Amino acid sequence: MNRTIHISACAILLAGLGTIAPAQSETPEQHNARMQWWREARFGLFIHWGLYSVPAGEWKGETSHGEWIRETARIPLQEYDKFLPRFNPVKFDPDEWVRMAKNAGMKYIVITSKHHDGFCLFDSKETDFDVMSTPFKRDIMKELSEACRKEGITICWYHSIMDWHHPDYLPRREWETDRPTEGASVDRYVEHMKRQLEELTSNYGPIGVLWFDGEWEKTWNDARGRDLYAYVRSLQPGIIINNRVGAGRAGMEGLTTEGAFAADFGTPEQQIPATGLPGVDWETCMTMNDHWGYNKNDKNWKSAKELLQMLADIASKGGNFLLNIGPTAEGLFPPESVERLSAIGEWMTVNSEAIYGTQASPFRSLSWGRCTQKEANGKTVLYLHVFDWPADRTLVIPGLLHEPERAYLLSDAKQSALALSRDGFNMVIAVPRTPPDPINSVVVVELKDRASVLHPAEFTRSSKGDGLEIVLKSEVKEKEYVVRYTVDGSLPTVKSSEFSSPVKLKYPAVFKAAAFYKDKQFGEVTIMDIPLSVGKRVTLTTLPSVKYNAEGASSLSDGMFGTNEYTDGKWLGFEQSDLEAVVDLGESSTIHNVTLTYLVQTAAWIFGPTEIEYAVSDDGKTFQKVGAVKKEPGQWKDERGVNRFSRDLNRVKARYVRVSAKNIGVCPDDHAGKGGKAWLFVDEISVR
Ligand code: H79
Repeated sequence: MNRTIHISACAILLAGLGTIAPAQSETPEQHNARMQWWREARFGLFIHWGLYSVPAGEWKGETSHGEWIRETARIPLQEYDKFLPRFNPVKFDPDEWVRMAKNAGMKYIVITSKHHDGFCLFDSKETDFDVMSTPFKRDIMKELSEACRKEGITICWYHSIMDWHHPDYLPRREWETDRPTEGASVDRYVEHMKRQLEELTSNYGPIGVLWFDGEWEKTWNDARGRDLYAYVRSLQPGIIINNRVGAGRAGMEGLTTEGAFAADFGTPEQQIPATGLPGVDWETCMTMNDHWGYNKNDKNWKSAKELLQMLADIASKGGNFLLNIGPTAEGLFPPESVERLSAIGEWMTVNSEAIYGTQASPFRSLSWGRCTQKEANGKTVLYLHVFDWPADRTLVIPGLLHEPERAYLLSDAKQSALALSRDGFNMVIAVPRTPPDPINSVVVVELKDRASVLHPAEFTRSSKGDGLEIVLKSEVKEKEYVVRYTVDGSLPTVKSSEFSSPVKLKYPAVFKAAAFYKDKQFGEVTIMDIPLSVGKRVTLTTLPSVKYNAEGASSLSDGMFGTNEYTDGKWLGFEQSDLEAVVDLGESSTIHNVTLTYLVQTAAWIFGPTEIEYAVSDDGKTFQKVGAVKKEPGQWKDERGVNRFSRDLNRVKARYVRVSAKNIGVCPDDHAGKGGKAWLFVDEISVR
C-alpha cells in the first residue's frame, strides 16, 4: 500500500453545485412523503412532441433542427401556424406508448403539454393554438393520462414558461419583426399560463410532476418563480415541481445555486453530475440521440449499453434518469428508440431491484462499475453493478470493513452463495467466469448493519493570500480512521501530524498525506508540491493572441493547469510568436528547478517550442543565462497533449526568472498546414 499519486499543482475544485431549498411551509417529513414515489421511481420517460415533429428537423434544406426549429430556422409565426393542419398523428396509440415505457421499467412519463413554440397538446380553452385546431382534434393529454393511470404509470407535464406564440409573452425573438410588442403584458401572460395550469391540474387527475422550462429570459425572476411554485402546489398539494420554475438554476448542470429558491429537484440537462449531493434531489434528462423533438436525420443514437450504464451511474449517485423520446408526426416512437426501450426492459426485468428505491453508493469510486444500496431495519443491501467483469473471477470491494452475511448474483433465482474472503481492507467475492449480463451484471451483498466504507483521503485546496488552505473532501466517521500529513517532504507515517481540517500552508509547500485505519495506511499518498512561483507576478514581453490569453500573464503562475483542450480558457496561445516571460519571486530565493508546461496539438497547428532558455536576475534588468535546451525539429511529433519540460538550476539564488520559448514559426513541410502560421501554447511556469 505504498503507491503514491501526484496531484498536480492545480486546485482540485468541486463543481459549483448548489443546494435545493426546501419548499415553504412544509415539514421535512411532509416533504419526504411528497417526494417518496419520485425518489423510489428512479427512471422515467420524457416525451417531446408537438408541431415541430411535422418538419422533423428539416427546413429549407437544413436538417439539424429540432423542437427549437421556429427559432433556429427563424420561421415567422404565420408560416409556423401552417404546421397545424399537418399535425395528424393517426398512428398515436397511448396504450402502446405506456406499455413500451412500462416494459422498459419506467415509472413515470413527462410529456410536453406545451413547448417553447406555444403549441398545446391538450384541449385548452385558453388558446386556439392547440391540438383541437389540428385535424387530429383529440386531447392527447387526456388519452395518455388515462392510459398511464390504467397501468400505474405516473403522468407528468412539461410546461414551457417561455412562449414564442402568445401575444403577451416578452421578450420576442430578436429576429422577429412582424409582431408588435406594443400592449403586450407579461403579467397578463402569467395569468394566462396560470389558467392553463389550472386546466392541466383539473382535467387529468393527479399529476406527478410539473416540469417547467424556458425560465431563463429576463422577464422571468425569482419572485415570479416562487409565486408560480406556490400556485401550482395550491392546485395539487402533492405535486412535485422542478427547479426551472424559478430563476436559481445553475446553467445546464441544472442544480440550484445557493439561496432559498422554491424548487423540489435539480435538472441536469444532457449531463450527469460528477458526484451525487447528499440531501439533494436531482434528475438527469437526456436524449437518446442529439435532439429532443423528432429529427428524421439524426442517427447519432446512444447504445443500449451506454443508456443502461448511465442509468446505473445516475442511481449510484442518488439521482433519477429521465430518458427522452421524440415521436414522429404520425404518432410513433422512432424504431431506434423502441429497440433501446426494449433492450433496457430486458435488463430491468432481471435487475430493476438494483435501481428502484435505491440510494447513492457508499463508495466514492469503483474501478469495475457502480454501486447502489438499500437500507432497511438497520440492515443494508449493496447492489454491485459490474460493468467490467473480473477476468480472474475475483471481484474486489475496496474499504468494506464488514463481514457480509452473504453475496449472490441478482440474476440467480436460487441466490446461490458466492464465496467471500478478506484481503486486508478489501472484501473479495469469488464470481463465476462468465458475467450473467454483457452490459451490467449485478452482485448483491447483504450486510448486517449500515455500510461503513473507508475512503482514501482526498483533498480540495484553494489559495488564501500568500498561501493555501487544504480541506479534506469529506470526513470518514469510522473510529480509528485518521488522516496524517507531512510538510517536510517525507512520506506520512502513523507518527505524522493528524490532519485537522483545514490546514493552512505558505508557498512554497510540499504537502503529503494519507489515510490510516488501525495504524495501517489505506489508499494512496496524496502529494501536493506547490512551487515558489504560485501566486507570484509574471510579466510578458511577448503577447499572446487575444483569443487565447486565459486570465492574462498571471495564468502562468496560478498553479492551475490546462487540459488537452486548447479552448479550455487556461492556455496562452502565441501565434507565430515566441514566449518571453519573467517571474518575480518577490525576494531573492534558492531555485532548484524551473518547469514550463506547454501543449502540442499538431492537428490544431499547435507545436512544441524548438528552444527553451532560462535566465535569472536580481534586479529584473540584467539577466544571466543559466540553461537552455534545443529540440530537434520534428520532436513535437512524439509529444501529443500536455507536456512539461523541467530544467535543473542547481540552487542558483535569484529574485527574477526569465523563460523564453521559441515558436517553430510555420508548420513544417510534412504537416498539412505546411508554411502556415504555427502556434505555441503555454500554461504555467513553475519555479521550485
Ligand atoms: O426541452 C428541451 C430543450 O428544448 C430545452 N430543455 C430540454 C429539456 C432547452 N432549451 N434550451 N436549451 C435546452 C438549451 C439552452 C441553454 C441556454 Fe441557458 C439558455 C443557454 C443560455 C440560455 C439556461 C440558462 C441554460 C444555461 C443558462
